[in-house]
Amino acid sequence: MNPPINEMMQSQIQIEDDRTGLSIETLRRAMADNLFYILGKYPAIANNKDYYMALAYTVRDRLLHRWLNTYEAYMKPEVKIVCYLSAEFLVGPHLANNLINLGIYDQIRQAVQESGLNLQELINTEEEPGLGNGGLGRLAACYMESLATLEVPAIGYGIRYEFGIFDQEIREGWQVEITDKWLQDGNPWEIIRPESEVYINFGGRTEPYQDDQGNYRVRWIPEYVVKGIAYDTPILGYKVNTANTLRLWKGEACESFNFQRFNVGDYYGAVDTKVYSENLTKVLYPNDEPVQGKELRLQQQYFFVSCALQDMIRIHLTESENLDNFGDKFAAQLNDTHPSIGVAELMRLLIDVHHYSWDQAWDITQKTFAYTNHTLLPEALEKWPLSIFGRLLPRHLEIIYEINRRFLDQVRMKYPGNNEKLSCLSLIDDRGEKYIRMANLATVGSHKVNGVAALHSELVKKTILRDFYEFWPEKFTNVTNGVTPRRWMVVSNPRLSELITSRIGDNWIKNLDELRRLEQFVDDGHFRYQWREVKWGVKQDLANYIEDKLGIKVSPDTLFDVQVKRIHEYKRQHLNVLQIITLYNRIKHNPNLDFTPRTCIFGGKAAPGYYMAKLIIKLINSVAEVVNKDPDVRDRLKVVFLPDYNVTLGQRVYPAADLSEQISTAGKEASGTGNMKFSLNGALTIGTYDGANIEIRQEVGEENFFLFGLKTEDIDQLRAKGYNPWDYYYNNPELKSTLDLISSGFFSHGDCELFRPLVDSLLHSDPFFLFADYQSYLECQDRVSQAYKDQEYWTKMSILNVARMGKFSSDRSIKEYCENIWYAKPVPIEMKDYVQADA
Ligand code: CRA
Repeated sequence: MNPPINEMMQSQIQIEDDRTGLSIETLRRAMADNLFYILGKYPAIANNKDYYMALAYTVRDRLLHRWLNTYEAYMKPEVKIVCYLSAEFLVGPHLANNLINLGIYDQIRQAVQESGLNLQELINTEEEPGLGNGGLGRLAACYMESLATLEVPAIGYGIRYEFGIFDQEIREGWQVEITDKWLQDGNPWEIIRPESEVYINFGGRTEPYQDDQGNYRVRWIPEYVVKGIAYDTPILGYKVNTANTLRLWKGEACESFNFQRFNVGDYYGAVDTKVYSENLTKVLYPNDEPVQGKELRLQQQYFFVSCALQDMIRIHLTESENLDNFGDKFAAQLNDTHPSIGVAELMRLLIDVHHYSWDQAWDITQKTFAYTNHTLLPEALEKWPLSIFGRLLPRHLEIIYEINRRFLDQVRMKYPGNNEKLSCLSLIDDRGEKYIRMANLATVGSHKVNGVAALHSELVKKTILRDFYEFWPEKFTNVTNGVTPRRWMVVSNPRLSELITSRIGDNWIKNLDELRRLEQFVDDGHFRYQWREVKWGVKQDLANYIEDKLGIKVSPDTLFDVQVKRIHEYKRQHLNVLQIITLYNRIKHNPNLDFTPRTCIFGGKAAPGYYMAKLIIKLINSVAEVVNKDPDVRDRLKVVFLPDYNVTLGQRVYPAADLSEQISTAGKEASGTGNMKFSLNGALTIGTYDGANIEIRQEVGEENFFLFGLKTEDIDQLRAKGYNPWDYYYNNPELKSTLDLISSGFFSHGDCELFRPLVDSLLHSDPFFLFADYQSYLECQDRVSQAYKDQEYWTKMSILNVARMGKFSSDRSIKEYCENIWYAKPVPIEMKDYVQADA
């Protein structure tokens, strides 16, 4: 008789060395194998994309043991898992990062080379998953990496957008948006988990009923149901066994083909619901801060949050009998208000589905959630019209009313007769059209609320959540953002990383405070020389890229002055442009001016519907066109707009910068994280007293930071006493001639109308106080130019910047979250062999 099939299979399964082995020979063979068996190609017909895929599968094989061991360890009931709920995860390309974190970069490079290929070229063919807009999404990615590196159990929950943030092209100076088809060639890093499917209800109505025991309950009879399918991507820690999971959800129809309709001849109707359901996760909303109240956006939010919470409940119930300890098993972080519907959804699941009482459910909910606020901009504070909300989520509306009723009772108790307080704190805005205020819901439903930099967290308490702070002071805290040194130094700047390691060893990669030890080398002339050589080499690389892409020649001997980030009026790219035009004017008036040559580099996307931001892009390109070809300038001033700024491009740009532009209006930039990436790569900052700039300056030392401009309170005062931009225009001749030059059509082939909306906005209201900061900014830039002339002095400042930036590792941020908000601990992963072990 034959042995049972699984016994037979087990005895045949051997560890396949080709899937785990790390010798050069094995790696070479594994790549060739994957090329043949997975991609169906042989070398003569394979291109770099095929080889990239073959290599990616080779690397994926080598992380699967870690991933499965990690997953298994988290099932133990005593292990607490951090669930990072975020509508965006801007993870960037995986390959290089995974090679570094697995510690197999050198072996792979050699194996690829011996296969007659170039590793860097393969790395460059990777299409990055652009599943985020900017800082908030990238922060989520840095946090996932740090969680894994610190061996803290974590799952990132989000949306698998079929189209991420659009690709940007520049045509005649204008931004053009192109669909980001990132999945077109396949994604080797994700694994679909059909077994984790969940069902998500929308619309319909609710209905009270009595259960068999006579309890009063409510059921939700939805209008339609969408299926959520999980796609998992491993997130590796640096040189540890931990491989956490990023679990992204795709919307699908429950039944993808309607036979009834088909049979009556309605061929298109037969796939209607499929099309409708898949639209849910089609595309990322491309707005960085202001969010429009679009119904599909609310559907997306509810969809992924419900998928996540149902998944968490399923995980919990595999090892526990009930959900009593849900809040000990999971810490769920709300990345801004986008997932805040989770508060009502967890209440619904606990009460309607798992039959908890309101009070028990509320305790669990508050214990589980915490909320991070990322912006004070009024247009970015989410609120949903009650009409849309109630139609889509009728049961959640009832639950939110009940949360509000109970909460406002507490408020009444504390402030008897104070209607003003009630109306500020209420979850419902009922002055005019009614809205649900998502920040209020998130705050009430969480045990902790944090801002993302010291100043920002103070402003949260003083402004948008002032009354909540007064009511629950102990809820409020700060966690200053951080970035991962693995991607933002080791992967993106290998030359600098090697130089650092040559002096202080490589512990800094896991413990960024060790960078301090570089301070002892600032007076070492040879070290400074090497430091400059590294910077020069990286600048040369970027110069080659710029020439290649744009045909503009720039010299690495000039000061690389860089502003890359989303285009936004509050970030004031146009202030930078005013400065450039002023420099240009100075050269024109005095062609022999003693001038520190500069290359001004910009990059960033504008939200497609944000007219002013798009006009700023056009202005930058128009100024570039004139300045770059003016013979009087003699190459002393160049302006470059890099199209399609994304994580991949960021990895080229940060290492090459001498000067980092962080010039937002004080009080507007919650933290910034680009500012950290620049400084960690040896750029000096010219910046306002805003966001994390303040803390960076405090760390690196006032003398190593170029500060300018008004502080938050100065701006408040100026506004209060009446700000008049015309005064600055008439009293500052350089400012006036700069604006006049734009208005005259000088940068627009004589068209005086093109930039009028921009100029008029500045002259008539200047909501972001460019004119008020203009003089101070220019003077500060003059100091920068002076300082750059003394290269020894500049190098010292650069070294000290890097040496003192340890605080801004996302490892530090994550430790603070773990300690003060999540109460989560590291769980080191022991490796066991699945292939040989018992099934
Ligand atoms: N746009 C802030 O503006 C901050 C990041 C991450 C932002 C940045 O200053 O560094 O968040 N805010 O904390 C945001 O997205 C919804 O608000 C951002 O990326």
